[in-house]
Amino acid sequence: MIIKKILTLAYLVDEKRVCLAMKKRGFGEGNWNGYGGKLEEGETIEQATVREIKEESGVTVLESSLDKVALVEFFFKDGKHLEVHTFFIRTWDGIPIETEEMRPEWFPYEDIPYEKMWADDEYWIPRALRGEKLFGKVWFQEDGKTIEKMEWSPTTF
Ligand code: 8OG
Repeated sequence: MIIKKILTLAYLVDEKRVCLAMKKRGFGEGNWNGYGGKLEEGETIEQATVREIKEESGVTVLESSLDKVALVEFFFKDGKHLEVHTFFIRTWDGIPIETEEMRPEWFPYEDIPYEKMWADDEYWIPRALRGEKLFGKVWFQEDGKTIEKMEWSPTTF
């Protein structure tokens, strides 16, 4: 059975650095990532992005500050299919705090810890940081984390 899930993903960025959060427990534990998660009933993608970043980092973001940079589809061998809507945020209110689930840290663009991130991140994050907008498809192998195949194309949002 194919189960498609819509997820949000958002990164706080400044001119030189990106804020990543270490997932302290649960799915993706031990990995650095942006903030995000699943849509709740009746929510738009933008509303969910703003809610998730508030819940996971404590910062307040307006929908008008969301800059969509990528739409990536992930295909897993067990039939799982994720559609991840990804945003950069350059204006927000507050300071990212450590929560039960996440520990934030700022990384210079050239020092992003790709070896402790999802395998696809090193292919698209540098391009997005250079200002490209991307549509991607990533197929994982049986282990659910090694890339089998990828397609990336420039897009507009
Ligand atoms: O709620 P949950 O913890 O399942 O949300 C998963 C988060 O991880 C969500 O923000 C989407 C994000 N995510 C994936 N796949 C990938 C990926 O390959 N790279 C990155 N950077 N984030 C991903 O689900």
